[in-house]
Amino acid sequence: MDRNLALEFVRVTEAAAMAAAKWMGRGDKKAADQAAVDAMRERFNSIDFHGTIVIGEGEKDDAPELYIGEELGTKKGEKFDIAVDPLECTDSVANGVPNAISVIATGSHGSLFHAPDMYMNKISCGPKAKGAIDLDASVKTNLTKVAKKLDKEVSELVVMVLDRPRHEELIKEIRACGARVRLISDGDVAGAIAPSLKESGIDLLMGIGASAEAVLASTAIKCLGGDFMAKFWPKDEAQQERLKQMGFKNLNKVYTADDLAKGDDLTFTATGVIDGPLLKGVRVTANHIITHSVVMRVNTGTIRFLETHHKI
Ligand code: VTB
Repeated sequence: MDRNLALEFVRVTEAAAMAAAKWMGRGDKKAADQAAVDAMRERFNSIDFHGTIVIGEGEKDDAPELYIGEELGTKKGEKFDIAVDPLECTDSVANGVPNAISVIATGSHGSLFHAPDMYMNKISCGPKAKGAIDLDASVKTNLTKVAKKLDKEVSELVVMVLDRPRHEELIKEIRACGARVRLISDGDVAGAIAPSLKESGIDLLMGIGASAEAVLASTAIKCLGGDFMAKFWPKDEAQQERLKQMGFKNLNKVYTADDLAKGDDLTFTATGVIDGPLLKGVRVTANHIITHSVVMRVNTGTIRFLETHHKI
């Protein structure tokens, strides 16, 4: 992909983040999401490229904008696939709690996994612990192996987990091993990336979250050199059946970051809406709106953190 395009995309996530931030703490998640979607779409369509959404707001019938299959850009330039989450953590924005970002991943045609909208069980760790995680192994084995690679005691590990009733057992198990748990209300894109960031204070992410978030996180984790695995977690028989009908024969298959985001021609762009482990949120001063973003390109391994002051 043209290297300048990656920087064009930061304008897209910045616009979506600023639009969503206006709804921070107002208790209206729909309005926050709509504001992000509108801003993202408008910006996208001013860029000379030809993108097709493979992960978006949903299917055409239930999502009027940024739906799967929607084509974006002026359609003049290069063609590639896009995964978007205009506002990851709509509830968090409505409630004013941490972790919301606006995020885009891109890849050459066919490189991003067309994930059906379903839960996946996930595990991730940073570069130093790469090779130590295994989604099919027990919590204890994972924690012991990661601790060893990180030269830490298991009791020093911090595991990020989405705060959901479905994780009651997992949380108990992590604590029984002696490790510590950091619960998040939403946002397992930033959560899965966090162990790959030196200063995050997070050693692992574990637990069940959405499939789209798994693909988005995979592009960034590949760039940062971390490790990530995910496996479908259908919540009932109907979902199992749906997966089978879609051609997923082996429901126990473990997908790695390389399976979910293939090759090297990948980018990851995100702007913070509310402070989280990856990015600071939107700030407003008398004359400026300040945004914090990250732009990553997998083929060069470049990671750019940008603080942008937008004149009001
Ligand atoms: C997570 C989280 C998202 O969905 O993937 C989660 O990262 C999983 O779904 O921010 P549930 O909320 O049903 O548990 C979000 O919370 C929203 O997309």
